[in-house]
Amino acid sequence: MKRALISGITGQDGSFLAEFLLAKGYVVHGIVRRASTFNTERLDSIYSDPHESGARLFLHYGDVTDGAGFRRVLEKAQPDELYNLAAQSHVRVSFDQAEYTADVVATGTLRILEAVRDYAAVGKSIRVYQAGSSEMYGAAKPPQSESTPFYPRSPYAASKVAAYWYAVNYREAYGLFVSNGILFNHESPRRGETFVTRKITRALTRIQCGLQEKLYLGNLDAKRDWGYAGDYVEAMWLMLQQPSADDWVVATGESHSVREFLDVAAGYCGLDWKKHVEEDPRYFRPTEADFLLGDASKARSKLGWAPRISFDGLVRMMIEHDRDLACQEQTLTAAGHKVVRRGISHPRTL
Ligand code: NAP
Ligand code: G4F
Repeated sequence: MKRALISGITGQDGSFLAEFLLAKGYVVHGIVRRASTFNTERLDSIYSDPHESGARLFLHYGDVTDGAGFRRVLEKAQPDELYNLAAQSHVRVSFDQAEYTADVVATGTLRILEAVRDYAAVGKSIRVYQAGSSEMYGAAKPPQSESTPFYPRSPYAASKVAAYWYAVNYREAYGLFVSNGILFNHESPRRGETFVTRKITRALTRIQCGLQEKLYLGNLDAKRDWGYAGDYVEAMWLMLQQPSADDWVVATGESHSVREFLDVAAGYCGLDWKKHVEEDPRYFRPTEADFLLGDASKARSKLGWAPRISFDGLVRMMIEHDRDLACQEQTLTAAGHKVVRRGISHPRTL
């Protein structure tokens, strides 16, 4: 059985990737941050008690800001493949927490690569996936491909660029198998509720159910190449099955503005979003990536990868999921139960 270690396993992508690898027969180890509340909700459906026979998912406390702890997890997990997904992944938040973002996203990657380098020096080789981002292109002219020069527009993006180059350098300097995935935005019903797509689908479905009146947003003109997270984790895995390490853009090749996302989502709710959406300067960024559109021809031809879910299918999937949540909330409220309203208060709606 192949063994994988995932940092960031509790996140959107980590949970999809864990499911994908378990279905392929892998033993999966994941790094979980200690928190005062449970943060493993996205793994609930695949987690079983490690004492049970046949358990193949194992979780370890760790943090990519703690190199020594990470090395101990590496020794325990003994992975063939390592997926570094851990990140402070919110672009707007990275302007408020720039140093922390750099520590996790850039230096965190360096700590992992250093550990892998030492591990390789004693004859244990690991294939590494590094989670790069289309945000690294920032202000670069679309469409963006592997040969497009980076022009990061946020502390998050600059940190991802640093992590990208650490990965390239460790590949060239020490012969490590480290592949950079340059993934364009990918969403799902598991997307964090402070990212714009999920913020919209949560709010519009709550508005439809009479649970909320307004939705406050920032820049509606920004354009993103939005795909489905479930499709994108397959590309991560394919990158590590290649004969050599490389850099890969993963995208749909279609870009839509936030406004267009609102049009489609509101259409599924039978709403006119213009009656509910208001602008709030809090959600604008000091510098923005205006237009991201990926050219994933290399991944299509060499990995044989292609997205399965369309933009329209993605929006519909998210709306249907969030409508169920809103209906549950509506039913409980109507029955006199007190339901704590989620995603409304600052700063959770960033
Ligand atoms: P996400 O939902 O925000 O998940 C991030 C994960 O990283 C969570 O498990 C989080 O743990 C963990 N984490 C944060 N800080 C950490 C630390 N100091 N040490 C260890 N773990 C830490 O992000 P995602 O959407 O799944 O994205 C996965 C990766 O791909 C990230 O690196 C992201 O930057 C990158 N990426 C995402 C997209 C996208 O559109 N989704 C596109 C390109 C690149 P908690 O659950 O405890 O917070
Ligand atoms: O959903 P977003 O916050 O995603 P963003 O900034 O594109 O970053 C995501 O995708 C990256 C890949 O390109 C990842 F690397 C990163 O980790 C993250 O997953 O914002 C999308 C767009 C932006 O232009 C933003 O300005 O939506 C705009 N927007 C408008 N109003 C808003 C809002 N974004 C958020 N989060 N909240 C708003 O109210």
